[in-house]
Formats: sequence, C-alpha cells, structure tokens
Amino acid sequence: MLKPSIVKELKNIVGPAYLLTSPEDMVAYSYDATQREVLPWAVARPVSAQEVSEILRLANRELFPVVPRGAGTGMSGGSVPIHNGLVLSLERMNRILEIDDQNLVAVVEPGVITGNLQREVEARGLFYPPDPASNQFCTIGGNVAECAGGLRAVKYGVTKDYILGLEVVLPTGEIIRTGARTVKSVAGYDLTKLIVGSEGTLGVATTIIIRLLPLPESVRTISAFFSTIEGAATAAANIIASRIIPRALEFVDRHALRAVETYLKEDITGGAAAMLLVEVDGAADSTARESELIAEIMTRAGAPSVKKAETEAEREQLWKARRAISPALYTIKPKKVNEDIVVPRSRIPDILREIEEIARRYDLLIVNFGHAGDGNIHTNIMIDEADKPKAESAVKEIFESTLRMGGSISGEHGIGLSKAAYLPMEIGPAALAAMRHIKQALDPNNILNPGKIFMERQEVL
Ligand code: 2HG
Ligand code: ZN
Repeated sequence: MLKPSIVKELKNIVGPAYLLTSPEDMVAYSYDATQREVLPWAVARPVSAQEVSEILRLANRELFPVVPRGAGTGMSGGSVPIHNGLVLSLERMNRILEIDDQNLVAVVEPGVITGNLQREVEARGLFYPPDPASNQFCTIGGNVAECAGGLRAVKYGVTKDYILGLEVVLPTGEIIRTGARTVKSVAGYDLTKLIVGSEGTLGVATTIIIRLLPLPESVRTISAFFSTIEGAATAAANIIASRIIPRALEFVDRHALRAVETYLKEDITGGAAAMLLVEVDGAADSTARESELIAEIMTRAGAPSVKKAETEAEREQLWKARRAISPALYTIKPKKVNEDIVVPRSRIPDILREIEEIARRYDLLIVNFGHAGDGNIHTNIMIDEADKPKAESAVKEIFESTLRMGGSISGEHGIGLSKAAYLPMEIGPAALAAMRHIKQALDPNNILNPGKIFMERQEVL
C-alpha cells in the first residue's frame, strides 16, 4: 500500500480527480492482453512531462514501483504491475500536437490512439505506416515502448523506423530530448533507438516526433484460400521471390479461420485449410500489375479461387476479420500462450513443420497465423489450466527451433513478463549483463517497471 502521505502528494501533483484508488479502478488497470492480472495500489493520470517527472522523483524518494501504461493492449505483460505500486496511465496525454506537411513530421503525445493518428495524417495525404492489429485501441506511446510491428512491416518496417526523436522522462525524473526533427542526426549515442522497444523500463516517452511518408496513390488487396497449409506457404514464398514487396502478406491457418468464423458468426472460408491476405500499394499502374501477378502465383500454388477486393468496404471486411483473430482465439480455449517468433522468411515452411511436430508430440492445439511476409508467426498454444506444464515445455522447444533457424523469440510483442525467462537463450550472458548495466545506470533504485525483461523467476505463462 502507498502511505496516505504519498497518496496526498500524488494528488497534489496530478490533481485529486486524476489519482485513482477505488477497487474498481484498480481492476481496470490491472491487466493487459496476456490475461495476467495484478492490482496496483493506485493509478495516476498525469497530463504533462512535468507531472510525470514529479511522480518519478517522488517514487525515487519513497521507493515505490511505477508502471507506465498506454491502452493495456500489450501482449507480453509489459504494463502489468507485478509488484503492485503505481500505474502511470498516459491516456490523458492524447493530443496530436502538430502535423508538419512541409517536413513530413508529426509531433504527438503518447496517449494518441494509433488509428486516430493514421486517419488524421491520411486526411492530409500523408501516411504513418506501422499498423499494429490493435490499431483502433492501442496508443502510440505503447507502440513506442514495445516497438510495435504489425501488418505492414514487410514493406515499411516497424515503429522504430518512424521515430525521429522523443521527449523522455528518465526513471529518476530528469526530462531529456533525444534525436531531432530531421531525417539525419548523429549527435551522440542513439538514445531514441534505445528507448523505443525498451518496454517502459528505461524512461517514459512524453512527446514523440514521427516521420511520415506520402500516402500511396493506390492500394489493392488480394485474398485466397488454400486446401493445404503448404500451398499457402509456397504462394507466400513465391510472391517474395518474384521481387514484389507487398505492404502486407498475412497468413492464417485453419484453426484461426474457424475461430474468426465463430467469433464473427460468419462463414467466410468454406472450410479452407489456410488463407493468405496480401496488399500492395504504390502507383496505380504498378499495383494493378502486381496484384495480377500475385493472383497468378496464388492460383499456381493451388488456390481454387482468388479474390481481389473491389471496394473499400470489401477491403475493410477482410482486414476486420484478420484483426479479429487475436480475440477470436478465445472461442477455442479459455487460455492462450501467445508467442510471436520470427524466422528468416524462407524458413517459414520449416518452422511450421517443426511446430506441427511439437504440437503432435505434446498433444497440444497450436494455432499459427500472422505476418508471413516478414517471417513473424503468431504461434498460440491453446490450453486449459491443466495443460500449462506441457505448454511450457513446448514453448521452449519452439524457441530452440526458432533460434536454430536464425530467428528471434519475439518479433514484435516484446519480452515483458512472458518471455523474460527465455531471453538469455537468445542473447547470451554478456549481452544480458550489458542490458542490466544500462537499466541500473538509468534507474539505480529500480523504480520504473521493475521485474520486466530481466526477471529471474521462471514465470512463463
Ligand atoms: C496480431 O498480429 C497481433 O494480430 C496479436 O500481433 C497476435 O494474438 C496474437 O497472437
Ligand atoms: Zn502481430
């Protein structure tokens, strides 16, 4: 519990209305998309970097943990307050401060919903490419903390590729600026890149400078169902081999297809074993040519019918179904162990085969879907409570296979709580020690989001 004197000081900082302590509010800020739940002692909703700074200075004086939080859509437990303490919700800092058409830059606060930023810039003929599946709910601050990837990484990269600079409150309360509003800047270490993806452990981003692109002239979306998973994997590989870089190349297996049908109460797939969803963008004549070629490749790989979205409504319908997969999986089992391994994309058929073999050996239902274009597969082990130990062993084997193929245990969801025990498998002791040193140097009292990334204790599921 926080001492009454601390609660009083926090109320003085953010204003009494923005310091929450009721049991209902604590429940509302206790979880993220991993289904882990730990109640905080209190929730502060600051409105400025200055308030964030004062809160962190107080935390260092009184030694209580502070856990930053965007919209709580994270998939690795980064915003779950495992040591209770104070949740620092950035949701009130939700202004788009500037869209600079001249320099193709936007300046925003962390609580802006990513989908709102996308819409606002698109209305001006500009484009913010990173597109997490949860774009209608997640915040740009959370995306920065986790270096969110999403649906368009295959062509456009991930959040870190679009962050030019930040205003950051360090764990000890100092406010710093990193990067610049320019395309180039090499003044000192790249602290922007260090903070992006640091999962809320090294600082709290309070202003975010974003690089924008011109909005592509045309977008075409093509989908196809396959009667075998190999057919879909072959088509995906052949699309890339044909030197087309689509802006999205998504793959969905049959379990995920059935789950979405149950969830949306629609028969979309006619019982197919796999689906590919591909989108190209660019000049109109080039997207017309590329979508024709993609359709041919899909047909040659065995897709009985290939569908090109003709209207914006049809396109949206396809993406709605794709974005719904993650929540839809709960129609299969009450729990999912959610992984987001990434392998060199040519190894996708190999990793899918190995996962299938692991699933058979452990008698587990494993669902695979995701970003085939960039090698990032969402491997979800669907379990009941009793399956947890089996699932843990299966996860370890999946990670071993992934690393053997030259991949990474997390493409976009982060380490957080759920993969902390496995991080040493990938990066080794010296890199882990270097990361710990950085954390310790910036956060000597271990105030900011403690227990994440470096957790000693094995807590896997
Ligand atoms: C997606 O791509 C998200 O839909 C969530 O990254 C993935 O639930 C998942 O496994
Ligand atoms: Zn994803």
